[in-house]
Amino acid sequence: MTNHLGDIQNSKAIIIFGANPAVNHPVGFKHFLKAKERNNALLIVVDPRFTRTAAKADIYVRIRPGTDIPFMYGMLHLILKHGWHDEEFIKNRVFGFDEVIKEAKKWDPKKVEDVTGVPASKLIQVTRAYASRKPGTLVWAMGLTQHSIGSSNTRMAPILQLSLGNMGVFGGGCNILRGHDNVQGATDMCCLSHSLPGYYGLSEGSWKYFAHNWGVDFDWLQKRFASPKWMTTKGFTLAKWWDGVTQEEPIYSSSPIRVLWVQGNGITSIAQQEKVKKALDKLDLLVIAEPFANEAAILTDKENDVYILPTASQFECEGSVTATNRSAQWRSKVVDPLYESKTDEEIMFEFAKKFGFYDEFVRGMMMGVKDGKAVKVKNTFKWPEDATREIARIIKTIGLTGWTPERLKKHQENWHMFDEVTLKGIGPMAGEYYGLPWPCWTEEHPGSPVLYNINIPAKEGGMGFRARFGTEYKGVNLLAGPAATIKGAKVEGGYPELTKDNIEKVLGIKLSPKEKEIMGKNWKVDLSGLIAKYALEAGVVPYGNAKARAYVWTFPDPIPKHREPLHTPRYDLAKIYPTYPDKKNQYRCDTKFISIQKTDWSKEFPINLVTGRLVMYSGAGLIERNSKYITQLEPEMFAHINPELAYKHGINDGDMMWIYSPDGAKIKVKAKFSYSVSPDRIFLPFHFAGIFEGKDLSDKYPEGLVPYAIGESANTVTNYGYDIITQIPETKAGLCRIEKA
Ligand SMILES: Nc1nc2c(c(=O)[nH]1)N[C@H]1C(S)=C(S)[C@@H](COP(=O)(O)OP(=O)(O)OC[C@H]3O[C@@H](n4cnc5c(=O)[nH]c(N)nc54)[C@H](O)[C@@H]3O)O[C@H]1N2
Ligand SMILES: Nc1nc2c(c(=O)[nH]1)N[C@H]1C(S)=C(S)[C@@H](COP(=O)(O)OP(=O)(O)OC[C@H]3O[C@@H](n4cnc5c(=O)[nH]c(N)nc54)[C@H](O)[C@@H]3O)O[C@H]1N2
Ligand SMILES: [Mo]
Repeated sequence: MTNHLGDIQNSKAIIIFGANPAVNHPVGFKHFLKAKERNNALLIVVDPRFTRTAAKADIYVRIRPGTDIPFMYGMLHLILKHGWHDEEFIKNRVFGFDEVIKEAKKWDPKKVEDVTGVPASKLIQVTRAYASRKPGTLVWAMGLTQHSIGSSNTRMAPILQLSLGNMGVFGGGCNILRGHDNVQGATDMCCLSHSLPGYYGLSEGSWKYFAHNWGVDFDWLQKRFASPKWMTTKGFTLAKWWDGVTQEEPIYSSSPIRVLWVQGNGITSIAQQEKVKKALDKLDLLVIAEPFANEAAILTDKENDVYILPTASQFECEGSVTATNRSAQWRSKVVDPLYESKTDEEIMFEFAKKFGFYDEFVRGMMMGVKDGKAVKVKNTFKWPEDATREIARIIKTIGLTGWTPERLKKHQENWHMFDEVTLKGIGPMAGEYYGLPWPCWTEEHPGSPVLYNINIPAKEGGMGFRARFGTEYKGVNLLAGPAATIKGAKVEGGYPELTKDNIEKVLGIKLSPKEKEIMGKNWKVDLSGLIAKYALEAGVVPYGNAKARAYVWTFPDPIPKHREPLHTPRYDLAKIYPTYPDKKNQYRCDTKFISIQKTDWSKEFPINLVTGRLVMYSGAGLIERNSKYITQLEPEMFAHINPELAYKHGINDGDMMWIYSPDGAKIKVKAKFSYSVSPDRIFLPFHFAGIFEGKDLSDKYPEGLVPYAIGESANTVTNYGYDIITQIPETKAGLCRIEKA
């Protein structure tokens, strides 16, 4: 989130693309409702289904899955045509907008209607309503990301906001509602295969910075890999790990995957379950660290070398987590780990001991900084405080330096001392924002409640856009214009990222020889903290002040472009808006795009398949399906189906029906009549497992551990399809065929 949930109360208009907060963020959703009640905010919901969130909306837009880019270009088309855009903002703070204008010109309301299924009059109504109320906030979640063009969707939405000058203002911004309670923290720590923590990437330079901070030899670290090459090469993703085992598509790795270690994933939540099952069956070893009987172990026919390590839950451990708005929260232990279960960190420590690298694994927690260098300062560590200190010491990129355990605990103890709309503290917490939302540049900095806000001083959380991509591209200046000066800054307009070499010139200061000696090469690796200190003294932030890039020259589509889903019900449009060429070696395996789309699947599989969430279940659903009471609320897997579609297939409310996927998989589920879906699509929740293609797997659970509810996983029939950049599965747009069972 660029802003935060409470700040939505400052919005005059809220437009939601592909999120259903009434169901998935019901506590956060109260801020949306307060915005309506207190600020007379207008709520617009764009979703292929009429959701519970849509039920609270002033305007509901039923869109065809995977066509948000044409819809947003349609909005831009009208915004530009009527001059509703913010010219000053674009001039000073956006790069490459001309290219966007060219594309937007093509998307007149009639054409948008044809592609998206949204009547032209509705597009005009929505655009006028949204553009005329400022500030407006744009909210999205999985409905935008889980597509083969997911990454383009997530660029299109900010472009829309930039055009209206809705970025970097209270009540505005792009507010992406995150998933699990600490998913922001998990992302920031890069529990991902393409980066080191803090988004430092995988370059040798980054590894060296971490090796130094962990107190280990770079050479030792490099020798952990089959060869140096693999150290700087992206790994497999969770979405397509199965390919690393089955090698259905060519892989590019030092060896196939033979062991799967699962710690905190349901596995049945991954698309293409038949492929997942094949891979599970073929593994040498499957280890699952879990509080429950994880259904990966149930799905597989593998009989030996499957282990479940009883793991403690979040209530049995302590430490910092990061909320959806970048605020840190300290969490206390409620009870000690029950029975023989161990906490996640204990399991990892034991693992490191067995494999002989425990000392190296924990040394980072015993390090501190002296004269700009990381040095060992003690011989023991205290969990989790020293882990938090390690994070604060190393992660400069997103500004975690200010997150000391002492500050975070003080925030936890003073929850009642913060205002929910501004996050500002009072009394003992005056001068700080709740949870010190990152970037929190120094131990004195209050945190940044709203990203890219140049209207408040840097010392109070102000900043421009990060100057991440140099100072110019093909002779065009990438830095912010003069009107984008951060309030109270000594440096006018844009400036580059601060380095040891440019800091004196940019800030107009003189460093002492000692300061020069201990200062890091640039702000991202400056352990001395001097760059952040002098930046804030000059009223700016270390990461520069640039234009936001609407045009990204390194991406396959430099500006977002509509491309039909791999499986589209409008095959005529796939010819006009084809998907990408197949991609070689994407996260160590090939990914198919056009070779899937070259077939017209819609003839045999004419129905759109949309998947998503229910309020009483989470993720793979195992936790709640183990609750006798929660399962009473929704005991069975089902498909929402419009009666008109159902009757065509002789299906009655409550009948069982088969759903077939183009990949040859099938599931048997209960038909539930609902007008939330139109007759051209069905909706499946993805929270069930334990039944696979009609076969009940109850006998495979350990004795006494069959959940109160089991069912088919929607992911058995989610289609092949992955995002071109991130490889997130296309679980929000696919096709299927149905039959009465
Ligand atoms: N079709 C379809 N598929 C989807 C999605 C969709 O919209 N449609 N959404 C996707 C998204 S966004 C997500 S995030 C995933 C979510 O899916 P998963 O990542 O599978 O999420 P959960 O089921 O919430 O949690 C996984 C497991 O973690 C275990 N667990 C809980 N607490 C702890 C702990 O403290 N330690 C350990 N070691 N384990 C613990 C739980 O018991 C559970 O079995 O699903 C994805 N899959
Ligand atoms: N109760 C509950 N709450 C949860 C979770 C849970 O499992 N249960 N999971 C958590 C997690 S991990 C996450 S990531 C979040 C996810 O939160 P959300 O993203 O809100 O979750 P979904 O229900 O998967 O998808 C949101 C909406 O996207 C719509 N959609 C599908 N395709 C498209 C499209 O092409 N365009 C548009 N505009 N909309 C589309 C769907 O119809 C759906 O209503 O929720 C979190 N909160
Ligand atoms: Mo998620």
